[in-house]
Amino acid sequence: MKRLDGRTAFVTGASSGIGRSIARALAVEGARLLLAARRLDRVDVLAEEIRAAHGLDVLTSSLDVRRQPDVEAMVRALPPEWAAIDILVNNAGLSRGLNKFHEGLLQDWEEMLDTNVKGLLYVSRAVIPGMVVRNRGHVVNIGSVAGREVYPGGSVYCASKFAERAISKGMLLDLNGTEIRVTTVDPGMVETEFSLVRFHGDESRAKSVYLGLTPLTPDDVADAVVYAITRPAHMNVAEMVLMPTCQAGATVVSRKG
Ligand code: NDP
Ligand code: 8X3
Repeated sequence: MKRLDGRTAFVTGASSGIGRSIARALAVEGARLLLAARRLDRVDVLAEEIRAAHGLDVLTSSLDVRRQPDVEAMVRALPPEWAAIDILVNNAGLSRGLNKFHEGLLQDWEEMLDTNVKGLLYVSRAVIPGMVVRNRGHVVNIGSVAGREVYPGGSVYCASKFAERAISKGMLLDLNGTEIRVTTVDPGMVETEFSLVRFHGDESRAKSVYLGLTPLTPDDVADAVVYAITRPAHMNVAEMVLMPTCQAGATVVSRKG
């Protein structure tokens, strides 16, 4: 008997990095998975890997969390055996640019706020009412140290993650009295495609973010998510802050060499 046998988990942003690792880690624990991202080809490859390794049911969906009607339609159209989502991991997110505020690009700002804030709201609003009816569920939101400290060039990304933390707290308050748990997992530097996306595909600039240090891996974050989800029902891990040992704050990082 595995710890998440029979549970249905929905992971957004499962095509890369932290979301992909969370999907794999939940599969190890026996959860059946609903995996979504815009790049369906990548999600399908992951689903096939998980089916082959664990013999689990995996359903995939091409989803842009910024499109509210699509989010609602996807959740409404779930086959009955998938409709009772027990675990929602709001992971889909991104940063764009590291410009000074007065040089920020409106398109970058809109993409970050639409994805990290409104996307999280749309998915949560579609899924949580079912949890309330069943009086059962766990929502894990992926925040960031950027939701706790603002850093130069990060005003809008940080604002989106401050919002994520406010929304997590709001969920916790409004779901109080139900059996539904809410966790925010707030990592520091994790080596994924995050910096490549932030710097619009500039590989050398993205690599330089992690030079001379040992960042967290996506598996480290997935491990923390599994920890939170597998606590006994009476215990809610409300907040987790994870940083690589070399990082003491959003901008305090010790590099070697
Ligand atoms: P990656 O770029 O590797 O992965 C981001 C994931 O989000 C991809 O699967 C991407 O899928 C998905 N995504 C982005 N936009 C959308 C969208 N509009 N609709 C659906 N899915 C979307 O980065 P990470 O794994 O690092 O990022 C995952 C989360 O972790 C983000 O919320 C990020 O803010 C957070 N985080 C990351 C840290 C880091 O240092 N890496 C630290 C702290 C938090 P696709 O493009 O296929 O749609
Ligand atoms: C992502 C990590 O370094 O931009 O949330 O805060 S960082």
